[in-house]
Amino acid sequence: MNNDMVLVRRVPRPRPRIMGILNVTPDSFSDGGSWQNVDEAVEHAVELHKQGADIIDVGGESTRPGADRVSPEEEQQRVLPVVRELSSRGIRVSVDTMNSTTARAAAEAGASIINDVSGGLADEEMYRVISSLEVDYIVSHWRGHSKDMNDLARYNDVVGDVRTELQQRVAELIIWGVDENRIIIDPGLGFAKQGQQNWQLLGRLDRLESLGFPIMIGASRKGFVGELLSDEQEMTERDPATAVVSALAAQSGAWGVRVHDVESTKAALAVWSAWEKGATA
Ligand code: PMM
Repeated sequence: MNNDMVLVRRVPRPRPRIMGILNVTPDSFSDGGSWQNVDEAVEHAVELHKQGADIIDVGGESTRPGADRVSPEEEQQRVLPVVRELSSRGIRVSVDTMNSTTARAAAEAGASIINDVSGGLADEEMYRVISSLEVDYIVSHWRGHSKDMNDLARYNDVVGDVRTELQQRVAELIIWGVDENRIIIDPGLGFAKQGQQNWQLLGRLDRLESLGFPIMIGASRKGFVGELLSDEQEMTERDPATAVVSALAAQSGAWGVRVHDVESTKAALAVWSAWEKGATA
């Protein structure tokens, strides 16, 4: 081995965790209405787990553009039975919620991750509650509820502005006493972002990585992915393109990818892992 080889050699990076999406809502944009009954929802989650999902993300409130809010009580009725059942089967569960009462109830029901697309901005109690729980917390970039978010997609420099706003969220979480090792950041693709702005964020994940926190990417079946495809009939037609985003996110060092179709992302990440091993052999 010559000196050159010693200098360039590195260990393979681990592949991102796959978070499989389980929306127990009547109106989510791509899978709303499919898994409203507890048994069906659990069955689908178990299937996603078998296909390779490391985490199941259970959501009871749709965040699609224009969606109506649901009460925390209604949200909890939808998600808690599913969280309990999946946790009792040893499956790692995350709960997608903007409500601190749901976050607490979900943790008590066995969830180990709270995934908050509002980054804590929708509920002023959220950070206090998170600091009192033994959970990881995904803090997403967010500017307002679904009804208004398309009007809020105004940036000087989308990557710099999202980075600064996420940095403020993280600083506040730490002030509230949340363990910094339990914080995961997320650029909030599609939330107050228009088509190209999402690609700018994906193309410069290194700038978010420099904040020093693991990064979650949620691009699955979103409009900015669909815009690349012609003559689209079904949401599932966005899955191959989503899988490519998963592999590219892996290459950019993402900690996790949140997807509807686990199989295609699992295959894409297997390719990425083989490539990574080849690059570091
Ligand atoms: N996107 C949606 C919901 N939850 N959570 C995280 N962490 N990141 C995201 O980008 C994200 C999310 C909206 O998509 P859906 O309606 O398909 O669940």
